[in-house]
Amino acid sequence: MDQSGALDSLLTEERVLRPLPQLVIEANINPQELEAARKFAAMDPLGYWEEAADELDWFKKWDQVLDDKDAPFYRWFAGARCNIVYNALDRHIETANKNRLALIWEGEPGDSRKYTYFELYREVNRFANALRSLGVRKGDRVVIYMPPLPETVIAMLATAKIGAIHSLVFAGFSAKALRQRINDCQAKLLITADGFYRNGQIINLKETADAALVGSCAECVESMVVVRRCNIGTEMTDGRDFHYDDLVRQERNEAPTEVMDAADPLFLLHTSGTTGKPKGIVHSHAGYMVGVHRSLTSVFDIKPTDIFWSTADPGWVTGHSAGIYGPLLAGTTSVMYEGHPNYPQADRLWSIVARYGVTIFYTVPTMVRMLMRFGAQYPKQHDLSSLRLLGSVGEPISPETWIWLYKNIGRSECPVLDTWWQTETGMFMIAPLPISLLKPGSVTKPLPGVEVDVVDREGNSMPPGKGGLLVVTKPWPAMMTGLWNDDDRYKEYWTKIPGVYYAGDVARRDEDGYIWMQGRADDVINIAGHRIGSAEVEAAFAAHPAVCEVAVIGMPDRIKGEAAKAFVVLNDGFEPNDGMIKELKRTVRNELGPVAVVKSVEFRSELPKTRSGKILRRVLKAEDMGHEIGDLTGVDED
Ligand code: 6R9
Repeated sequence: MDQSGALDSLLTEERVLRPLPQLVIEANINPQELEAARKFAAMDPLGYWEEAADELDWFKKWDQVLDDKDAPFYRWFAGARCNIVYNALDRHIETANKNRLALIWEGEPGDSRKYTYFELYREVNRFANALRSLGVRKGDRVVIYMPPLPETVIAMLATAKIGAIHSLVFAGFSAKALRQRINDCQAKLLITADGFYRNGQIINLKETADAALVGSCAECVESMVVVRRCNIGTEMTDGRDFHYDDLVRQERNEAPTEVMDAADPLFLLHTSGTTGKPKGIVHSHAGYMVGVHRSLTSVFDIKPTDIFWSTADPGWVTGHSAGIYGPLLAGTTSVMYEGHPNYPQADRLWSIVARYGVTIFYTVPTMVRMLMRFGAQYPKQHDLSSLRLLGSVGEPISPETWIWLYKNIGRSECPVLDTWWQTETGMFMIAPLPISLLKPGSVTKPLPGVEVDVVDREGNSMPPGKGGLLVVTKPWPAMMTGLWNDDDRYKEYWTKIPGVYYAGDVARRDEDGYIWMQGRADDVINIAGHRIGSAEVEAAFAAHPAVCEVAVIGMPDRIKGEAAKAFVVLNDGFEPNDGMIKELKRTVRNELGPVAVVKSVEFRSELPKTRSGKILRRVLKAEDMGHEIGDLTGVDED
């Protein structure tokens, strides 16, 4: 990148960075081609996506690129037959990719495992056969409650291969959160591990999985598969629990790949909304596959020599699209790390980059802010010269954080590609390419084939410089196909502002058409890049008998982006003291798991409310920040 002038001046957010000539020369898509793709996609979006679909293999091609007669239940590639696993694995076995590395995994204690495409293919086949012998069939739901392990990838792919639907639950969630997700989708099978390593400790996961199924809590679950990771002797329930290695040992290396209809569900993934109940976002085989493949290969300019590392846990959508499906569809090598980024010290990530020669490093701003705190001496201890591109996702990245990453990790040569997308969108939506002109802190422009706008509550476009609501104005292939068993709630995405997809984010567009994300518009808190609904945290507080009323808001946090702050009205007879604060925090942790960190609790005698009795979180937030926060944050208020 050309960086004449002091980098500090970039903090004014007005600088434009040009890509280094070498990057442009070597790019798969050059600036003229990008312009041409934008023009083509604007004129003929379906033609553009049809061309993207043609890059993949199909058992039967579509009758129609987009069937919109039942909008907003859009059906992409209607009539087609395919299986994403055929494209992510099976087809590579016939090509030079066969003996390329598909996965490099490193455990926290330092052990590592590598799988070529051929090896991964065989492992997946063996486990697919095991799943079939456990009675799992096309359309059944399989909940995967796992840390980042190779078996997590294998379990996902094996489930999809036999046409069942996977639902990942992040290993940091509590038994209650796991149970809620199992019951929501009526899972037949639960896959977990005995434990995993995190920050030098063994976390016993099987115990939590057992607690989720205790008594008649989740009777839908017929069996549990347990991966031996830490070899801690866990209790196994006879007839229900099976060890992974015992199951796959006798299975064959080949397994048929189920032929799926384009719209058949591939996975569901729960994400937080504005009510207490998480939404089960559903993605299908065809549309998701096409959107993820096209967006990942173009944004990250994937080449046969790349080693791609997305640090996201497989339990989040980034882990699905950028950690597993995207890289495998592209035939590249994906890196996965089990443990804590600071274990045994703050250079662990850089040591992994250096040892495996990572070329593309994709992470979240929270991680960067945390590592920034430890200083540049940690990355300096390692040879990071293999890096070519950097990426960011999950929350707005401030220019300061952007520049730190660019300078200290990217040698002021690797562009930071900030990608805006969501669990619901499945694929990257707004993002630069390596050849784009970058403005630190901006997600730049929508990808070809994606159309967005920044609008007011009535849907009128906002002029440049003015903040508004981000909407997507045309359907895109990797869009969710619905919410699990909740059509009405799905429709809300399209009715809040009629005819367009409401993302729930506030953004601003500048004079050059560059988009700057400014955070959530609704009552969703973004803690370290993870979405959690105010209502979910409030429901967890309400589980404590002392709590009469509670409101939870997000407040700025230097490291995690946002942190949860609670305003609590206690029932008579309970004392508002430090002991109570500790107890309440513990309750929330037990209810939701360690993801939902409550930073502070403030006791109040009453909470501000609307006339209809709805708690005005917006007012609490404004008070807390000591200023008015403007109109747009009130979109969900009556
Ligand atoms: C992929 C993912 C989605 C929400 C989204 C927005 C925030 C994601 C962002 C970003 C600013 C970016 N978000 N990427 N905000 N800049 N590059 O994160 O999915 O967990 O569903 O969260 O995250 O608020 O609406 P998900």
